Amino acid sequence: MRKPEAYIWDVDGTLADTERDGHRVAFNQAFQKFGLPIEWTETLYGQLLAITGGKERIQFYLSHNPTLPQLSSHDIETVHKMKTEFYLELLTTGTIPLRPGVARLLRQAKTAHIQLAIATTTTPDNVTALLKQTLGEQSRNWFSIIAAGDIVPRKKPAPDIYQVVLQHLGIPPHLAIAFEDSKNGYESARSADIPVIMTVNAYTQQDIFPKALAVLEHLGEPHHPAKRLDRLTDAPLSVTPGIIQQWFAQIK
Ligand code: XBP
Ligand code: MG
Repeated sequence: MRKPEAYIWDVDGTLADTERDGHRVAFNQAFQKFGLPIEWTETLYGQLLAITGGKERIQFYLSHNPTLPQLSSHDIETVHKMKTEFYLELLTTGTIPLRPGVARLLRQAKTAHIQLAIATTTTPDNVTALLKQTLGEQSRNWFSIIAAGDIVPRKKPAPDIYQVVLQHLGIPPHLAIAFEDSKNGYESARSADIPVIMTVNAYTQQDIFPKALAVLEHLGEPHHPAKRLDRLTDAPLSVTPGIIQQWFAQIK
């Protein structure tokens, strides 16, 4: 029977809910430090998530607010470096946990000899810091490749970051599974022809993912099962490699 050979993970919003109480807070701290009169509220930040990439998000916001100082790309990089420092500081305080079921499923996949990989828009240091903080020093080595940030010219929703991962793993897209939380992530994985499991969050629960293998609240734990939002009549579940295998086998 055909089986998935690799699980490819998005980071922000999928491994952990990093956006509202992590990245957003760090952006605001950086704006303050640089002397910019900007404060991104939770609602505004939700809208700005349509733009992937921190530098790109700042650039977009400034260009749509002409009364604000229009920074050079060098200054945007400086503000973004400050933001990364604040974000890393925030991660080391350990207040951002992994989402339910993530640590369990990663461990189960390792035991089942399914390759693990990461495909994310965020800065590489942010990924390694999150992994270290939540899964320990060695967890970086669980992943065959951590593809992150500016290594591709076109960020999500373009398929590029997933294609880099597939090329490194040496497998065709239909033998991988992507884990995503957002529309941009979904489109990125789908444009690379990879089947996607969606775990939505407060910023993405209204979105529709018609071709997802499953859309869930989260991955679930045996004591805290997750609802399937695309099949509300199904019993809540805790996603395992066995269940993913069953969904995978139904792909036509
Ligand atoms: C994540 C992003 C990133 C983070 C900020 O999207 O869009 O921009 O918000 O990270 P995805 P940087 O989960 O789809 O990869 O500031 O390091 O870019
Ligand atoms: Mg995401």
